[in-house]
Amino acid sequence: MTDTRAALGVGMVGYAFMGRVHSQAWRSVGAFFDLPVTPVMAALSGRSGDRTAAAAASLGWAAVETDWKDLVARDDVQIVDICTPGDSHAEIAIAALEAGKHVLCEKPLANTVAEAEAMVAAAERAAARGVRSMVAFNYRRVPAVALARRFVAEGRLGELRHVRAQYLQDWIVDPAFPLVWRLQKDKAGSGALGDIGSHIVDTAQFITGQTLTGVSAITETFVKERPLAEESAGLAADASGDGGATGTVTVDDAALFFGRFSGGALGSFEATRFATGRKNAMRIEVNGSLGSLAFDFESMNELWFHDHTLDAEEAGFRRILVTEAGHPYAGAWWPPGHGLGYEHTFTHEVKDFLEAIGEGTDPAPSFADGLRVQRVLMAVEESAANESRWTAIS
Ligand code: SOE
Repeated sequence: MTDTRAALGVGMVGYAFMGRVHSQAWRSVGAFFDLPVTPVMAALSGRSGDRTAAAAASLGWAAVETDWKDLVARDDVQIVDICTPGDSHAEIAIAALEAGKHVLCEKPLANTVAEAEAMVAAAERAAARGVRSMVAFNYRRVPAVALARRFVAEGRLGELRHVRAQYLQDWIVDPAFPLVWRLQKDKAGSGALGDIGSHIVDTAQFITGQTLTGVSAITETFVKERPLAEESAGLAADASGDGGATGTVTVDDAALFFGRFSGGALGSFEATRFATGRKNAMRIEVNGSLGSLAFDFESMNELWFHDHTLDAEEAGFRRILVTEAGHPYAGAWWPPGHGLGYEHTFTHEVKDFLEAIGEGTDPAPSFADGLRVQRVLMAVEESAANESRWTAIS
């Protein structure tokens, strides 16, 4: 049967950890979801010709560019997928939107609020021409997280009182781990705060439907000097062999902050890369007047729910295995109980993005949602820098 759906060429910039998992999403989405348009993996862009060609061959991209500007200009590219460090998000996204290309941009949206504001302006101009944009906060697309949002929206938690969010990793606990780009402010914008703190801010705002209105924060850089990186990709790296040259870490290793939500709930947040033994523990608990929810990405197919309206004798947190056909996204995959993984959240992300493009609607999270997160990150950094509302204990 001939596929009569419009084919949209995708051009991706970057092929490290995010590039690899986005490639898996573009490759698999059409096989598991009935889409209004068909994605074609047209071209991959990277600075090194040889390495980009090797990545394109292994990840399934048809052509190679060594300059993202050439990728954006290609006639066979209608979607630009940005999987680069944050210092290039604004330049690439604005150019692509102005060239009439739909844009999916990895998080955080940008390295500064000013950059994010320029991206939002470009996205709004482009949307008027039917050009769509989305920021890749993939944890919204975990079935259990989407179910949590559904429960809150249905009022099953009542009035929200507390949001307790953590994102715990430990990949740089070793001081000998080299100075990769995620540890350099000019490349990454911030450290744990922007890289993983942005996820828990967006996820908390997504589940509760409320936004943070103010924060008080502390940050810390535990290891201030590291060996220079020779090779790095994703979360792995090799130290340079030139006799111990080191560089200064210019970002936070950990950020802790608390704040108020627009609906009155209180929030506490912890983003750290020094939670020794925790690998990718993105956790959130929401407490309300009628019940509570708890989620831990390291058990991503489970949502814990406490219904406080039940008699005390039978109440308590119970585990929902979020793998039923009626659960968000789950029905497209395997029979109940067989579970999904990290990669599936990105497939759900491109599925929703392609559906919005095909239906002519604006996808979420929008660049404006990404700007809201960026404003929280800036407020955390300003609060931590001024140690505002910090009462020393003598
Ligand atoms: C590193 O902290 C990282 O790769 C983040 O950049 C991703 O956004 C997160 O999903 C996994 O960890």
